[in-house]
Amino acid sequence: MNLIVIGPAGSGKSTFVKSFLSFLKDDYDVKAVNLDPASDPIYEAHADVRKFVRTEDIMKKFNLGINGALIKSMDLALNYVDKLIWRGDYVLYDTPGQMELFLYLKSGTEIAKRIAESDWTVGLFIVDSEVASTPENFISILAQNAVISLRTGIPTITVFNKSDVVEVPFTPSSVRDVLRKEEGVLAELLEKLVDFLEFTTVRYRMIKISAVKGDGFDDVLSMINEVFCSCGDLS
Ligand SMILES: Nc1nc2c(ncn2[C@@H]2O[C@H](COP(=O)(O)OP(=O)(O)OP(=O)(O)O)[C@@H](O)[C@H]2O)c(=O)[nH]1
Ligand SMILES: [Mg+2]
Repeated sequence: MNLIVIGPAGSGKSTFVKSFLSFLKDDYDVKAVNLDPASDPIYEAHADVRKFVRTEDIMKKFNLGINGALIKSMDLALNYVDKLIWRGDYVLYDTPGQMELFLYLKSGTEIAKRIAESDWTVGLFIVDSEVASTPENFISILAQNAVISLRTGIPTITVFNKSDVVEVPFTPSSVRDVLRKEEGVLAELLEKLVDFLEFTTVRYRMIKISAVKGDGFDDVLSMINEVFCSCGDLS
């Protein structure tokens, strides 16, 4: 199974890949692939896009700024995609913090598609729990997860990271209770949005982890395995 680890800059994607790799490695054939052309992996990578494309070199060679160079890097990386796709019980794909490269760029979405075609694939949307600290922000994260699933066609689980620092104070149902007590159009809109998001992300269950401490990894693993089967309680 492929696990594409996606999320905003600094949310802990690479730290998660490193820790989850060591969590799984005794029991499974597990591999990690670095798809971030701008950063060296902090874990043992079985394949590394930087072997083929390095964003700092692209900046110099094509006289580009960082964003242009990242786009160019992804375009070039597409030529090597066959060398970046691995097989294993679990293959973890680490992606750059610029999520839009995999969501909106043609070459990025093509790379994600090629990975998804190679085996069962689940997305892990890693977010810093800090960004979900208000009802509005919590709902916006769920909405972003729905966008990722829709854009990539890959079922994606939201994983709230850095729970050792701050815990997300909501669940989809508790946030609805909070919003019911509030007045105004925004609260009403958000309450309706929760219904919609629960409907569109039926697999949704709160997963809280600390990538640094390794907390919550059993939950991540069982959720991943539930995505493609109808077993378990997905509520
Ligand atoms: N406290 C705490 N810090 C964390 C956790 N996970 C990651 N970090 C820290 O967050 C920072 C960013 O972690 P990375 O793993 O580099 O994040 P990333 O999402 O790969 O970042 P980019 O690749 O730059 O987008 C580092 O300083 C990590 O040590 C966690 O569970 N708890
Ligand atoms: Mg990283």
